[in-house]
Amino acid sequence: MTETESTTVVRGACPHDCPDTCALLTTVENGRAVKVQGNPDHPMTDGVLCTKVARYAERTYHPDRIQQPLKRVGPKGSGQFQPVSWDEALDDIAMRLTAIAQRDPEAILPYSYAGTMGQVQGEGMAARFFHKLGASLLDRTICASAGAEALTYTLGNKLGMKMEFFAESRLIVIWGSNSIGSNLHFWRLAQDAKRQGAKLVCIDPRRSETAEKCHEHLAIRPGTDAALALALMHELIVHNWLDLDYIERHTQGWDALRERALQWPPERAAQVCGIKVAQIQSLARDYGTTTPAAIRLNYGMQRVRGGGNAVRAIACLPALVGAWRHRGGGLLLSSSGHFPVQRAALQRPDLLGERRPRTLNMSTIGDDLLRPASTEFGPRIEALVVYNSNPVAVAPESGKVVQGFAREDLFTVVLEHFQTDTADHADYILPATTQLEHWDIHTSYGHTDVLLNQPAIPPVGQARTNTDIFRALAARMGFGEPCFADDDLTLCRTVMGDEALFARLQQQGFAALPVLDAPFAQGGFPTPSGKCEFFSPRLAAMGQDGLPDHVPNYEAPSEAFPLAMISPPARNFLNSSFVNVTSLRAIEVEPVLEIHADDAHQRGIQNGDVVKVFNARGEYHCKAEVSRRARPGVVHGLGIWWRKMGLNGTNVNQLTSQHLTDIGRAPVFYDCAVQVASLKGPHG
Ligand SMILES: Nc1nc2c(c(=O)[nH]1)N[C@H]1C(S)=C(S)[C@@H](COP(=O)(O)OP(=O)(O)OC[C@H]3O[C@@H](n4cnc5c(=O)[nH]c(N)nc54)[C@H](O)[C@@H]3O)O[C@H]1N2
Ligand SMILES: Nc1nc2c(c(=O)[nH]1)N[C@H]1C(S)=C(S)[C@@H](COP(=O)(O)OP(=O)(O)OC[C@H]3O[C@@H](n4cnc5c(=O)[nH]c(N)nc54)[C@H](O)[C@@H]3O)O[C@H]1N2
Ligand code: SF4
Ligand SMILES: [Mo]
Repeated sequence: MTETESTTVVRGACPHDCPDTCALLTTVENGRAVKVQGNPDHPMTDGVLCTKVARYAERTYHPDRIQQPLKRVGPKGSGQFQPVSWDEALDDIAMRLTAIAQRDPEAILPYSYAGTMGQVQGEGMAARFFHKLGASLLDRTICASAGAEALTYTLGNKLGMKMEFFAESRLIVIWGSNSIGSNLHFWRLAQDAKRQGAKLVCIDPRRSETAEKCHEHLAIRPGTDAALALALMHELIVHNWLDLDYIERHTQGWDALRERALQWPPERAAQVCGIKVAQIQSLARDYGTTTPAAIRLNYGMQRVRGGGNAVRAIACLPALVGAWRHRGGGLLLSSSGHFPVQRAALQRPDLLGERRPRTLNMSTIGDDLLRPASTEFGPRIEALVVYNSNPVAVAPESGKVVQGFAREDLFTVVLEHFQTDTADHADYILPATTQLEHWDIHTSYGHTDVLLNQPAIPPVGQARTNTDIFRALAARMGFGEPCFADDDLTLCRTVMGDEALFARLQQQGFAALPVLDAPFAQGGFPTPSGKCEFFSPRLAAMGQDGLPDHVPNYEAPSEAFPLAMISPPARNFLNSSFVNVTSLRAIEVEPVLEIHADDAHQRGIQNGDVVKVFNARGEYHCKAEVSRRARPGVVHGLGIWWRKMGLNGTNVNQLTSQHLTDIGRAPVFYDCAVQVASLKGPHG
């Protein structure tokens, strides 16, 4: 070791959109991050990271990392850029945004999601900037709003079981989640429970890595979860496997729900779901007679038209059997409602003053970019500022999204690590820091710990933090409020508004929130009635069904498009992130469509054939994998590849629609009918 050599270990948090929110330890040698590992002191992380984030250093120092501001030189979407200085880029962007804002600030739209889940590099300074500007507001629906709103109508907030207590459950129903791929640390707890004798049941159209390791797998048709839940209720009722005391004290709308459920004998649901009557009966018996019984619900099952109703139906189940009485019983969809985030102090909606800009739904960005000005819509979108998201790859109906982003009269700024499909369409690409290079505070939607992320290395190249970029733009646009001078540490302190907690975070890197072990053991649901609302007066007042029901998919299989396509994540990517990381792409190899042998045979498709997957919205080419993971009638287009890395320059979202869910205005990625043809075969 020379005198200048040094090794430090820096505590951080995984920034990704994943319920596990792991605590990281980054080893830094001579100013360079050499290793990213899980923090063994953090109970939920337990020293283990997923394959993706174990490669975070590879991603950070990737040769394709954008290291300086880039300005477009070719036509929109051609991906041709030249380097410019920060001053030149920021001056020009500030000037262009100011000119548009002088006509109408609502013609400017921020577009962001969960590239980082950090409170500070997420909507910290960005929200302040867009509020002050008076830009259109963005309805961030692309992932979870159907389930989150449905859960809130039913339980009162995004609350549920503590993840650690799944280890004590005797029955775990993993519902619409491939936990091994997307909730690894929960799976570890489920394994603990299994070793103690718990039964694991998976409900998923796909025989996922998780489904094949459970005791039972109910491979239902996509979008039929509410029918299954109602049939389970039917069985609980007719066999009297109910906790009538809990129902009496802590629920609202039981008589009406009972009547609804009695219309769903298992025979009816079995038809709808495409499974055996006995499978429903057996799950109902297990659920009605095992204590404690737990449901790990996840967002995979709410990406269909009836996603909100399905979450409501499932969220009623624990109250019916009194599962909430035990800390190892109940349900977990999201824990994010436990965190007392000081959103107003952080994001400063007061900077809007009297203005009430329109709200645009991120899930219909395709249509909205192509809409002319009108009285209902307001001004045409003239400028987009994209950060923490890759909409050209991840938003539905990408044919339209691409057409919108390709508008020559649209001014687009993209803050990014890499030249994604979206960045290809930018006027300016601004190099952003990664999690190893900035401060942040992380809450979680899986567990109930807060984490602090400390920067481990200086910014790579000329990268700047999202916050710093918005601060610099604010200064150039003359935003004089002192809040635009807040540094990132100040923003971190603002998030929880609790100095004692922050001191603990600085010491330890994480801190557990004081959360009840069994949050609804004594009822106390944070709904208006204080009960678990089987019947929701709020939904009824909006003209919706106040009771949960089965709402069929928009796209029933038809003669032209007879197959239901779902597009769940590929295990080694995170949405469209990591697709460009060579070692991870090497595991996924190429875009794949899983298809059942019968469906393949009917179409003359052999394993490994290049196939065309298509519907009225477009076509997508990929490799067919004739697979036991697929049930007949359902195909799986594993996501989410970068379009430019696909076989014909598209990805699976070329086929998905811009329809929205029943509750929560969310996209219906898994409600999508398609046809498949071999490109070698007669249809090619
Ligand atoms: N490795 C990896 N991890 C991830 C992600 C990733 O891309 N890769 N994405 C992250 C993000 S953004 C999120 S939101 C979470 C998502 O987390 P989850 O919602 O748990 O998503 P998945 O694990 O994909 O599980 C979805 C499962 O739902 C199944 N499914 C599809 N349609 C239906 C249906 O109609 N009913 C039922 N019962 N099941 C259905 C799919 O086949 C899939 O196996 O995961 C996060 N974690
Ligand atoms: N067909 C289909 N489509 C889907 C889904 C599906 O299951 N099927 N899943 C949907 C879901 S659940 C989600 S959540 C969305 C996800 O959609 P997005 O939130 O857009 O997620 P990513 O594709 O991971 O893109 C995030 C981008 O943010 C960038 N980024 C990360 N950190 C930072 C940072 O600190 N600063 C800046 N400036 N940039 C950063 C990354 O480089 C990456 O390109 O996709 C949705 N789309
Ligand atoms: S993506 Fe999830 S499992 Fe992987 S390190 Fe991040 S939080 Fe942990
Ligand atoms: Mo998501």
